[in-house]
Amino acid sequence: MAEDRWIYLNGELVPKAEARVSVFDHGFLYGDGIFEGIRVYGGRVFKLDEHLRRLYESAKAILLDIPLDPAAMKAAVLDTTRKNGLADAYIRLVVSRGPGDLGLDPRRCTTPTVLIIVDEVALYPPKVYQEGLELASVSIRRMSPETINPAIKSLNYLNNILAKIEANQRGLAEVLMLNQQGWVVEGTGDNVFIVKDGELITPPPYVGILNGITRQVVMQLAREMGLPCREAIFNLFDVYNADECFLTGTAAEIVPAVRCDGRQIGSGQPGAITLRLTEAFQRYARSEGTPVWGTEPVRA
Ligand code: PXG
Repeated sequence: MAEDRWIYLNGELVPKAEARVSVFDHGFLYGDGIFEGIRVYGGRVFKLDEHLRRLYESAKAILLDIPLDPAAMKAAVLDTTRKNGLADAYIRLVVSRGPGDLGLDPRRCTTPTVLIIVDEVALYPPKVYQEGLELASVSIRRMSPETINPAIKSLNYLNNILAKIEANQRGLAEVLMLNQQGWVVEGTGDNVFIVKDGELITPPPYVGILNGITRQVVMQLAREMGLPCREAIFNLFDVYNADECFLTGTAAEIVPAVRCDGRQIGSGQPGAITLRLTEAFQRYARSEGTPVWGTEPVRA
């Protein structure tokens, strides 16, 4: 991480070394807050409005009043990206409940903390895209929507981190999480698709997933390419016996998966449909987005 980064913190752009939040911030004490991870491709912020929409929906679900309206937040994101001078970047937007006391009660937190970090993107090594990932299913189950709805991109990621630890213990980069009923839901930080008989299938939001922006883009591109695509529940049997499998996420984009729990998926190589979608996604990501430059900085 470069030392000369500028961080947006509560309405100001401050040098990274001076960007500090309180130890009483409930984002830190309780994971009480929400976030977004957004990509910048060639000086354009990819699907910024969609990410902002999801941020405000997450905020609404946890009764968190973001002190900026979406237009001001959009300006803050663009301004921070511009200030950091990165044409290709990863943006982390965080809104926490803010500083309070040692009790849980969010009413003690009067001012939410808003911060925006713009940094280089951490990508999977190229080998992963060429050869495909090995996956495993993990023992920890994804939280059901009746607990903390996975649709909320909350700062409380312990559920996913416990799955990530299982991945680490097995030497795997990503794993599949199941819900309480045993349906496949998603990875620790990616959505999942399978391809069977030319048709794309991805779990519907109600099984308990983050409704990924990349997931939505892939479904749209598939339909434009004339590939049938539907949301349906499936289990590990369906993953093992799929023709192709891939994961989608902001950082990862589209990653082929070629093994799961010791079973080879399809040919054991990244599939033809996965590769076609990857190509279409690459083209689309570089042709769409909100320009970072060529707009005047809007600052409070
Ligand atoms: N599911 C979960 C649980 C996620 O956290 C996705 C799916 C994919 O969503 P998008 O909108 O990115 O297509 C995510 C992505 C990172 C990182 O640095 C990404 C996520 C969370 C934490 C870190 O890549 N979210």
